Amino acid sequence: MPMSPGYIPFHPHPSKPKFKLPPGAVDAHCHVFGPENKFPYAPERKYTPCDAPKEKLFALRDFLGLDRNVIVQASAHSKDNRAMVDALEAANGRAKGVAFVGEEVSDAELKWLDKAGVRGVRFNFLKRLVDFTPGDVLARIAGRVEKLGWHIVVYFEMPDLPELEDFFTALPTAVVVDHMGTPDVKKGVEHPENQRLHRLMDKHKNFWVKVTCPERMSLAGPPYDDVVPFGRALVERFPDRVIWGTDWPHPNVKKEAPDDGVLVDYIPKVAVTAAAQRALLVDNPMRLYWA
Ligand code: 0GY
Repeated sequence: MPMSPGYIPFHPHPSKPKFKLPPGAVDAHCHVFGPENKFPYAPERKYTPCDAPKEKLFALRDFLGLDRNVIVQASAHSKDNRAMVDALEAANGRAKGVAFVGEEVSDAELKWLDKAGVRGVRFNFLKRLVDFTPGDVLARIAGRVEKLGWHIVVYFEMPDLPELEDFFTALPTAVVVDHMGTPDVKKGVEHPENQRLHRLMDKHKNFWVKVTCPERMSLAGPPYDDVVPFGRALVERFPDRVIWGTDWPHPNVKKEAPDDGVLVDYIPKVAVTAAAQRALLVDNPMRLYWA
């Protein structure tokens, strides 16, 4: 199956980052795709990506100086978690996963996922990526994953937070917000729309946030300095509930493939002290995924 028109494959030769990652650093948001001949894409997918197999992910991990990965099931594989699980099994304990499941998932499949290293499920609210799932269905899934000690990753866009907030705060698990809630950089950190997420995190200590994907929000382009204030505000306010990841292989980015080395060099701009960097890159993701 050819890639979707306009789909941009991952950067072929990322630069070596200048920032030296602390030992044990975790890339807490990345994906694997295919290879399609072994793990076909889901018929209900909204886009066809470029294959991004586990070997390439692990090579990037080593090249950048990262130690571990959290592999998040992407929508192109929908509820078929086999490519992600295959990567977890090949990682020798150095990867954990976040799955995508429907309520038809059997207890045996959940057990299989758990054994492979899955520690969460993702609820995706982006209409361009997935079909709508009613809240009561998601609530029932949440109840089942709570019993496994998993958490829930939520992917939404900031304008949708007001209507989703009551549902999110009723979830019985830890809740991890993807990509800073994808704020509108034009509006600024102090905008009520963005401050709503800060208030929510202040009030609900079970919420975590990924300071990921400046490349998806930046208007200025690399090195994404216009997004720094958003990441920095979250790291400073919630130092023990922030995690970071590359988002490799960057599905559906516009304009150009981000250089993963530049994304690593973004880290010390949002986490400016060695202590903040250690929390963001090692202690926090280890607590959430490996404890
Ligand atoms: C991401 C973002 C995207 C894609 C997916 O599940 C997915 O297909 O996550 C996106 O297109 O914004 O989290 O990497």
